[in-house]
Amino acid sequence: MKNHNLFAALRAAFPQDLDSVAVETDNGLAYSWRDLERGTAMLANLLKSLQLPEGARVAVQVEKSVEAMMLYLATLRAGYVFLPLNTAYQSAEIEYFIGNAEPAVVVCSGKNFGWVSKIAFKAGTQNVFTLDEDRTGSLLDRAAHCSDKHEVVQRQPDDLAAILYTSGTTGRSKGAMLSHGNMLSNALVLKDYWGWQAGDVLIHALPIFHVHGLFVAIHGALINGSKMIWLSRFDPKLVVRKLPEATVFMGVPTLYVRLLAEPGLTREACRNMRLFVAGSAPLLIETFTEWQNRTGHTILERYGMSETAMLTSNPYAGDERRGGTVGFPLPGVSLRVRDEGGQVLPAGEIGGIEVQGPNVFQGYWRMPEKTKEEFTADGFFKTGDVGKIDERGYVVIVGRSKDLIISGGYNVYPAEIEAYINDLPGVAESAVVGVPHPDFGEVGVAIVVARPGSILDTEQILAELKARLANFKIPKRCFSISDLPRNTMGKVQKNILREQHKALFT
Ligand code: MLC
Ligand code: AMP
Repeated sequence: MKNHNLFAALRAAFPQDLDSVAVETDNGLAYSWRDLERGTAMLANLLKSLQLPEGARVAVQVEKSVEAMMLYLATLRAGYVFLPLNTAYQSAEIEYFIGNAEPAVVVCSGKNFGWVSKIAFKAGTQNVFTLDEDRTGSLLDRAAHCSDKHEVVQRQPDDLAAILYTSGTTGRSKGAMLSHGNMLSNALVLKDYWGWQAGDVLIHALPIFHVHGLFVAIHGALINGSKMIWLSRFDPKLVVRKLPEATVFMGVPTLYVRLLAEPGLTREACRNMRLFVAGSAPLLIETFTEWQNRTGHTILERYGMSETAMLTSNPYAGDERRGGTVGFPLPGVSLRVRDEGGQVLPAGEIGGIEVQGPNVFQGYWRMPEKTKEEFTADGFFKTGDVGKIDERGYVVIVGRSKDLIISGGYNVYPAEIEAYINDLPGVAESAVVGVPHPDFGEVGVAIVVARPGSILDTEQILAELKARLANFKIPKRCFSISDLPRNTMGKVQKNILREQHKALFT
């Protein structure tokens, strides 16, 4: 019987010479393909020894490291479900994710063990391990006693491989369930579409708790047997220094903006580069053009989501890569634009983007109703993005119907922040809107209204939020006003607030 485990496909692509370098880190370590094979086997055997139930979730909130990547691969290998968590999440956020996903295993950094384990044990998790950037912690201590031989567990294409939490426009976060088949189909399509080839070297500079860094980048390199230059965090100077040793780079637009600020970013530095990929947030045409002028390379912009992995891409070869567009639907992906009445729109007309394909997720974890709402009767997923297909077939994203701010490639849901603000003493109501920002593309700004008789300290409001929420979610500014603008239906007119504050950072 064919094994559809994603790890089996990645493993099959390892080069013959298992002693060649697979990953080189910014602190001078080199991991061979054999190290990846053995390390993931030991971790998979550790998971196996825990006798976890079928479909058990392994929730992980740790700093970026090669061992953290191996833990992801080991979870696939052992047939369990990986649940990555942004390191910026604080206790209330983690409490929700762990409570909702009920993981059998939680792995956190040593410094957070106290509070994370308390939350995990309360939620019924039996196994809490630690893993730190410097390769210490109980996870590796325990794995060191496990065999480095492990047979990849059999999985079917629809079996779950990962759950990625995406915040909701209303209510709490939803866990997008991705299967082995979802991710493998996407990885294979991208390998072909982006012309991955022998000798490619990827600079991996993104965090590994979201689709871009965890799936697109890691799967891309592994399924091509390509070496990765592994940066524990994005450092533009270091990336520029490493460019001559690399052929592929992937980043959110903020990374490109910051790289352009480096005088060392020249054609010469990029002489061996083959491909620069951007996505997760809109790439400004100014960045696209400036990059072309400075490096001689045209950034390839693509579009995706946690629920679907990659959906569209500008072409690698043949057609032109068009700035301001996200390219064509990938092979196997059907993409259409519909109006509110459900009419499919012709080229050039703007509406809601809907998609179907082998990469589209299995639904939201334990939210069948929500899942049903997000799919059309004929099985298309409603992305919540608004766009059009231009006359040449390129998809253009013009906005979002979901109330979402994308800041430096991270999603921030105004509804979540507003709920926290509204709970603070003296606050009657609030609105959080996204405004343009030169570095992060877009950032949140909070507008608050005091209860009668109260006076609000806006700095104090931001400080209160900072104590509770992931740092990237904190609005960059807060203003107090007497009333929020509303339309005749009583709905807050966020467009007016956005307009009023649009020049704050530009
Ligand atoms: C950091 N800060 C941010 C921020 N990142 N503020 C707004 N938006 C962000 N994205 C703030 C912190 O709160 C902090 O503020 C200050 O900046 C410095 O924090 P830092 O952690 O030192 O920041 P830095 O390392 O410079 O991080 C910036 C960044 C990072 C751009 C490198 O945000 C990043 O890695 N973004 C990539 C996100 C990503 O991978 N997205 C893919 C999603 S997948 P203070 O006030 O506390 O000092 C997806 C699907 C798809 O969307 O299609 O790919
Ligand atoms: P996430 O839920 O973090 O996976 O974010 C997915 C969202 O990011 C999409 O629904 C889009 O709104 C946005 N996105 C991803 N890639 C692009 C892109 N190239 N241009 C514009 N928006 C993008």
